[in-house]
Amino acid sequence: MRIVVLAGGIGGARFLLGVRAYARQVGAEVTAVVNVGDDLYLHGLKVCPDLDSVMYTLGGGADPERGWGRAGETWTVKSELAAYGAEPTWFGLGDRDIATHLVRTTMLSGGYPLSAVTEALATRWQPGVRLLPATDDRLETHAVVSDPDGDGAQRAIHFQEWWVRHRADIPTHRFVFVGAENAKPAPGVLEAVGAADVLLLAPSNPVVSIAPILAVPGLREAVVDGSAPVVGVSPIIGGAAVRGMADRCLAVLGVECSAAGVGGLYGGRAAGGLLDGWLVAPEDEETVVPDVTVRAVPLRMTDESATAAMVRAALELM
Ligand code: GDP
Ligand code: FO1
Ligand code: CA
Repeated sequence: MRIVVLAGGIGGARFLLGVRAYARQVGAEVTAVVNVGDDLYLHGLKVCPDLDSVMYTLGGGADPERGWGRAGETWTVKSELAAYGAEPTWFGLGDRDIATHLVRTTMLSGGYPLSAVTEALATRWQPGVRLLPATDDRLETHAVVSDPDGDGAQRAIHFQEWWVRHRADIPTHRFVFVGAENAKPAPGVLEAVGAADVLLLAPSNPVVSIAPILAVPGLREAVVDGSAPVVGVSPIIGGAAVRGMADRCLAVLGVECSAAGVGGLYGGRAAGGLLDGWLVAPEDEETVVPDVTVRAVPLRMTDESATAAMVRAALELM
């Protein structure tokens, strides 16, 4: 069996731990197609937060509390940069993490595409899952906000500035995926989607993790037109995001922060959307999404076996 998962960072990474555990039980092969909209160049280094969250988590090197970056991290470079007054000071790279960005940036400068670089980095971490960036091309999520310094003028800022610097707490009008229209799916992505027996949408942020993946021309079509059933897992439990700022992101789109709201945003495949199945938490068991089979199961990814049970339920739904 071939399982393909569309994933963002922390929610995607934790979900993939369960997918990998399930896949080991049944002898399945797993491919993760990961968001690159959060990526940025910082101090000359290419940083890919969602790919790294997934790679470190599956490789056993992630910081368990933060969910991003390395376990046992130190911050000498960050404080040295601050001593120079080097901006941005609101985004910190850890010393261990920087090694990843150095290797990645050197390879990219040498002409390797991000997909090849990701594969090379993964030879160290052995994630047990094939990791593919959604695209090798530039695709950056920006938030269109009311310029705090301007008289109501709108300005687009990089997702990280919106998320980390402003904590998503700034009047926001919409998100744009800069470069998406000219991006191509990374090598292997369309092939993996086309050969999948099942496609899972991780309980990742639908607005800034899953949507930028689907914004790559051809990718959404491959998912929707493919023969594999598509099952999503709700990142919203009892009307709230388990962590992060999905509530703020959904508000920007005018979508209710609920399992029904996100299910409706993805939509039923028969109605031009994505989903055949939608897993919600027991407290959301009344959820109805037109044309979608909804099932309620525990959705808290407390450990690998609880998450593997979620994955089993997703596959049983079909
Ligand atoms: P990010 O890119 O690091 O922000 O991570 P993702 O986009 O992959 O995932 C963020 C989403 O994961 C948030 O909207 C959370 O609500 C969701 N999430 C985190 N932990 C859990 C959990 O245990 N269960 C469920 N169902 N969702 C979770
Ligand atoms: N999040 C923060 O809140 N503050 C940071 O300084 C920060 C640095 C950072 C460095 C590397 C990395 O891979 C992720 C980092 N994050 C940081 C997390 C990141 O901003 C977001 O949580 C994700 O992009 C959302 O998916
Ligand atoms: Ca993300």
